[in-house]
Amino acid sequence: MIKFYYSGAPNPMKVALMLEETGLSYEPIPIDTRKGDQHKPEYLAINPNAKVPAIVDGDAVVFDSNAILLYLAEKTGKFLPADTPKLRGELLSWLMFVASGVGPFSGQSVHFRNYAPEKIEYAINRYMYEAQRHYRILDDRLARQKYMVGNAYGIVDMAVWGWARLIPVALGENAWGKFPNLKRLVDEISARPAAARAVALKDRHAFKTEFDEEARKAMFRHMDIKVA
Ligand SMILES: N[C@@H](CCC(=O)N[C@@H](CS)C(=O)NCC(=O)O)C(=O)O
Repeated sequence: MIKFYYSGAPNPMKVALMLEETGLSYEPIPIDTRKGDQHKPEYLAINPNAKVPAIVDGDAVVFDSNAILLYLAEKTGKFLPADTPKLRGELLSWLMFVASGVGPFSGQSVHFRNYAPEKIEYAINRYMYEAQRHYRILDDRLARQKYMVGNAYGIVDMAVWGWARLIPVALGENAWGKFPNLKRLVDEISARPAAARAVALKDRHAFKTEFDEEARKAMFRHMDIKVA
């Protein structure tokens, strides 16, 4: 039984979707990042980066959401494109693009728009600009093909869904109008029963909802430590 360390945030939700899509049996273990569970020694032994998600599958420990997607796809042989060098190259490129670009820029955009103690126009503009630029690249690709890699729904689509379904939070309520092709993919995936089960997963556990001083200290440690 796979142990799945998670919260309802975008990166864990990609993996929840994959676990539900594959039908693998798994035990969801809540990591309440607003209470600081990510910094507990027993969790750091699984993910030294103190973030969710992570999985433990027998003696395999995997952290970082897109690494987990690839691990589960290779384990099951599901949601991968045909095994050709061309498609393998596309798969790795787009998985890394989502992991290193879409996720971090969206995350910083949410941070500076909604959580930073000061509204810094420069930072908000930079991260919204970069997040939008990345979503436009996805939208352009999805204007030309139905799914991100090959001709079938796969793990890159799941990785995209994890972040893109929250576009209004990262970029504002009207942002969907700019990415009609991406919206088509997100809506298609969100309508899948596996996606509904993934999104409902967090309701099985009592995650903290308020963003109070405890949450700030757990998630924004830089505010108490001056390094610059
Ligand atoms: N590169 C990592 C990033 C993981 C990440 O940033 N997770 C967020 C939730 S989406 C988290 O754990 N935040 C809690 C914190 O920063 O303390 C991945 O793709 O899994």
